[in-house]
Amino acid sequence: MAKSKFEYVRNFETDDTCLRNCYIVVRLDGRNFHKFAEQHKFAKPNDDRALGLMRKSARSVMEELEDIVIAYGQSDEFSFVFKRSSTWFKRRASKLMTHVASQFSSSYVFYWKEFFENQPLLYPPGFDGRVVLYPSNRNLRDYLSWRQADCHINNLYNTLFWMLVQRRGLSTTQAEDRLKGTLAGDKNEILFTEFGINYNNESAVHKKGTTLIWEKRDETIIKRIKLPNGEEKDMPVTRSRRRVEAYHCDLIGEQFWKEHPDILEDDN
Ligand code: DGT
Ligand code: MG
Ligand code: MG
Ligand code: MG
Ligand code: MG
Repeated sequence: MAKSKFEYVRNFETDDTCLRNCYIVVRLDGRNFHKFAEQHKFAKPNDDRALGLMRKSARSVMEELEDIVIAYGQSDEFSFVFKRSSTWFKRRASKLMTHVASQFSSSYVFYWKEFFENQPLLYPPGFDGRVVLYPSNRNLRDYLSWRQADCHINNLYNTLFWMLVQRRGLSTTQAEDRLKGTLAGDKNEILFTEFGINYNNESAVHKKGTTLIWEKRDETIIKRIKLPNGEEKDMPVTRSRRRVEAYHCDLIGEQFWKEHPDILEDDN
């Protein structure tokens, strides 16, 4: 085919191929969700409808896109990890990131009503995306640990902050002042002595965030089978199906990774 004289503009496209052997992490974060949460009357500090919608949208990303082996989310963010040997879209960062961001955003709007029955969506929300490459299992696990530690620190702070505001009647400025300089142990102590709350007993979704992984499950269905003699018979048929399962568990220690040895590929 003859080339037009305009063809040369293709050469302005830059190469954004992700380095081989690295895990490709795409992290999305809600744009200005401070305001979005206020306007849509999210419960404080944690709105289970909002978290459910984030989880549903992330599940849709995993089911529609290829090669995502694990996803982790908390607050208004979700991280998606592509397997290190993925060749999806020739590992082009912009393709991977924009597919994740657009699939997630459209799902968030599409499924809104399932979670927010009585709260209309007032304007179209947006999510930013970034790509980070991790060359070793240790680096990837530390990345996920970092996000989960962030979840824990924020949730402990927010749980106590809103107790001081909602139960004690402090202003938000007074609550901030009260918490300034406190360590995790202090916050646990105040929650316990002043509000009778043992932080350990708070819900796992809020403390640990949400981890999505693929799991194989045997599924048995009853199938009507035609016998050679023309008769029909109901027979159980078992097949192995892959589905996305959600966990709200610790990712920092060894246990999760021992129980799910297929998520990570060997380092060598
Ligand atoms: P950004 O990401 O720079 O565009 O700005 P924001 O406002 O999204 O800031 P970010 O992502 O650091 O913080 C997330 C905000 O979303 C934070 O202000 C609290 C809000 N948010 C997230 N989940 C919930 C929730 O379950 N309940 C409430 N009330 N707020 C939430
Ligand atoms: Mg931010
Ligand atoms: Mg945000
Ligand atoms: Mg955020
Ligand atoms: Mg196209």
